[in-house]
Amino acid sequence: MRWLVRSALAIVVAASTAFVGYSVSADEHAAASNPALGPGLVTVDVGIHYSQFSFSTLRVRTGTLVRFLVHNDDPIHHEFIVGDASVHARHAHGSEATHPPVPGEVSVAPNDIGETFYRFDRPGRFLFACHLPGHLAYGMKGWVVVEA
Ligand SMILES: [Cu+2]
Repeated sequence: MRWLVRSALAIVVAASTAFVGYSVSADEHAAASNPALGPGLVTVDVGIHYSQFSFSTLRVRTGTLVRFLVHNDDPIHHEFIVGDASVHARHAHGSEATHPPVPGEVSVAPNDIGETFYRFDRPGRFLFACHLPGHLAYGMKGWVVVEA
């Protein structure tokens, strides 16, 4: 039975790879032993529930374009902001009520799904966070680790 499930998964992954890169769930790459994603286009599902992201670390290779699909399962607004320190400083001290289409930045209404793309072009650690008042302090943050 387990073999059947794995085979079905492999077929799904192979089929989606042919068209739009590949897609993984947050749980699949939570384990540090898993290889980093990319390069190329990769879709990553980001869950939000009880004001927590579904994973705290995502590992990608340099040259990966990540399509973040942010699933907000809460009855309140959230946002997903990924980038370098200057990006987060702007959001931590800024007063932007909404975010125009900027790569790596998306606001997500209650029980909605947001989408944003971000290309990781250099090795390093990039914070992702929700900067709505109190949310980051509550723990709404994580890291994208970009490997050479
Ligand atoms: Cu939030």
